[in-house]
Amino acid sequence: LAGTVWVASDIHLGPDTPATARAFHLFLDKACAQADALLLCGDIFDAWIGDDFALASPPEWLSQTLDKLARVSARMPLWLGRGNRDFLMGEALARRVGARLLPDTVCLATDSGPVLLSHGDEYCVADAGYQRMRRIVRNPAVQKAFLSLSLKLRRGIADWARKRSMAANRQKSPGIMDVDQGAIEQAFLDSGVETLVHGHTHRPAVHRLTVGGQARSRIVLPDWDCDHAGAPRGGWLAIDRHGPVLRQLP
Ligand code: LP5
Ligand code: MN
Repeated sequence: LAGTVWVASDIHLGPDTPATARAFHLFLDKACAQADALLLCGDIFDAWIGDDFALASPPEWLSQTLDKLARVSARMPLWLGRGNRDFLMGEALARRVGARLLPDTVCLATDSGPVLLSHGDEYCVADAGYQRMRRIVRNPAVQKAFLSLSLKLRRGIADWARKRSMAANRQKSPGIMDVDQGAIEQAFLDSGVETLVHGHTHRPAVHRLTVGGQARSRIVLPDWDCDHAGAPRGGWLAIDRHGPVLRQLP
């Protein structure tokens, strides 16, 4: 990936967040003008219940988003990664927007060196309840069964799952919902990279640490949202030959 690479995650687009969608569309316009590649590494959508639903008769906010993404991919490589809410994004969606799907973990060759990128939920190993759920919903047979259900039923299950998840999170300590230090160190050692980037935890930061006697950094992408007045909040990581820089929405 030569030039300027932009990475974002956790935009959580859905029917109830028009202001976030507008901010994201402006961001995509800006990417067209300023970036050379765009990677969205998970939870782009608040819930993705199947490509078939979305592509057959997309609501307005979604068709606009798909058109904007297609505009990006006409100019530069566009990669989509799956998160814990939109892990059902598939090849049909990728084709519709001219993107390619990322594997769960990928090592990017950037102008400032290799960068390990993933959504980040796989590092939350202390959250046993979540990891149990993850194994179930990532099972191809379970996904196939879900995708064979009616739209109405799928939407109902997704709404129920989101509510259950929010209720479960209120009971969990913040520490449990963050990445596990040991899992992060292992990822650095296994990959050999100096820079690891992920989203998911909604705790944007640049953490400097030493692993295996070597300086490393773990960069956490921000989530996107709107305040009560409808002002959007969010950001992305820009990587070029000078290194990675976290940037915020204007
Ligand atoms: O997403 P967030 O930030 O709120 O919390 C996550 C973890 N929760 C999830 C669940 C998603 O939010 C639900 C997404 C719906 C996807 C649509 C497809 C529908 C199913 C398709 C089946 C093939 O990921 C949360 C973590 C948190 O991050 C921090 O890491 O703690 O984990 C949980 O809340 C899990 C709970 O601890 C236990 C399970 C709750 C019930 C979920 C039911 C799953 C539905 C399965 C249907 C077959
Ligand atoms: Mn997530």
